[in-house]
Amino acid sequence: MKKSHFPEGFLWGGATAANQLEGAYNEGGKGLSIFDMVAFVPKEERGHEIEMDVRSEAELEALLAGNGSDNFPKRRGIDFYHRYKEDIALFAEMGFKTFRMSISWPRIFPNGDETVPNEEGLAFYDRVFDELQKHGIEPLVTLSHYELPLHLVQKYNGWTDRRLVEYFVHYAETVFNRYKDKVKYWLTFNEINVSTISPYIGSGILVDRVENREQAVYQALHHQFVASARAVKACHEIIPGALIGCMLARMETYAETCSPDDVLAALEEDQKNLFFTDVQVRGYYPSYMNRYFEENDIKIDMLPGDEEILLQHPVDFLSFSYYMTMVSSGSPDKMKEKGNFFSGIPNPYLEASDWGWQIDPKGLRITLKKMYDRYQVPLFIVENGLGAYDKVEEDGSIQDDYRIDYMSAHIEQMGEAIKDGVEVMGYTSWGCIDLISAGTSEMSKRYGFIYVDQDDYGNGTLERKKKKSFDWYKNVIATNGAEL
Ligand code: P53
Repeated sequence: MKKSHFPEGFLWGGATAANQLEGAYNEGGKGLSIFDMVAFVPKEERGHEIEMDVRSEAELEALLAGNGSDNFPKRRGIDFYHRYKEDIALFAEMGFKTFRMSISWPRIFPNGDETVPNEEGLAFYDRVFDELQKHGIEPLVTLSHYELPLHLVQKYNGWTDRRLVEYFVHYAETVFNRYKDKVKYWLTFNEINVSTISPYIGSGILVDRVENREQAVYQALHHQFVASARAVKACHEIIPGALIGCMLARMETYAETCSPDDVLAALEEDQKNLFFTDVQVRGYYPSYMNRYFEENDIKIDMLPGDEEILLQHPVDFLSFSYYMTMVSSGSPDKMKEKGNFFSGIPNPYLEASDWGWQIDPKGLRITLKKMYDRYQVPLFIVENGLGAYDKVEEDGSIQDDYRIDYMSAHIEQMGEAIKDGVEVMGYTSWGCIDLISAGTSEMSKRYGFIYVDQDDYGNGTLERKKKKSFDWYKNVIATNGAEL
């Protein structure tokens, strides 16, 4: 057998989120979450590359009144709520060391601002954790993965309101106390930077209720930073030995050319992405951001003690999702198009997925090296993978060689970074079982090793089937990454 350069105990596994997986949106006493309100929009009608916002109070009211779509894919997920035993058995068959999942906050606190938790919700996750334990799989649990209780949007306009800090900390302490013997690895906010593209999904903000969108987003983020640091503190106090991390949608940015203008533009774009981890890992706002706030008339309201909390309770490790890289130019004309994350200057050296996400395995190595140079804390790749259309052949097989190629190239580059001494705790590929897309609510954008028979409209038997990549990944884990 070839020699592995992955450390012993490396946490191989897969990643999911409650809102895209569980379904059962109104069972077990669960309250509505923000993503329960996002309707499916067919590709031809989509105005954006991502379609996950509710933008106004009127739009939300109409959705609640049942006017508009009746297709809300995240409400049905893939029915993990009822099928978790079968799914976990399949993860165990692949040899998963860890399973990344999230707790749906409104399953525990249906409105988000109650004092007493919903026992049925707590009991559900007990059953899931027990099942994982039975198979020797370590849970890695995200506290908040786009599952804010909808009531907190309606009543408080989400994280713009300081009171959410207390509600979140109460929720975090409740689950730390309940699961302290079952869960050792935690994450606070999934892709905390997503608020800058989607204030609704990232922070529960209806933008028509605020005067200045950017001001509201950065204020909401400040509340999340404080809430996250308080959760780190609580986690360490309640569960000795537990590790808790932050989570960033990492967008490494390259310069379009070696012109210093382009290089500077790329550096500044990258800083905007690393701002979040600068705060959460180092424990203070970076000075370049203070300049940005000043020049853009953004004023962050801080309470006495906030800066101390951030400084005293940084995260134990930095986790991130990695799907693609970006390109920046110093020429404002070229950047004009770049309205969000995704559009921007295409990189002529890279191919793209069917959704236009540019595939860049070496970028993962670059990112790992750069982040480790900057922070010197353990890193954890908690999402990576290829969203693709899969085809079930006549014999029932799914030949997803493109996914195997994608993942083996990324894992290989991760291995190269590890050879350089970068500390990587583990790798959990996104959507290890097909689930509902976050960005487009499609079922047909599939990431899994396990196929789920369901279409964009909820038709299908929900039967699970192994794809070709299933056995491939099983061998990757069995050889600790030596055979890709
Ligand atoms: P989908 C945008 C860019 C990078 C990652 O995304 C993103 C998003 C949001 O669409 O989200 C993460 O399902 C997120 C997961 C999500 C996954 O990436 O749009 O943490 O919830 O499913 C993939 O293809």
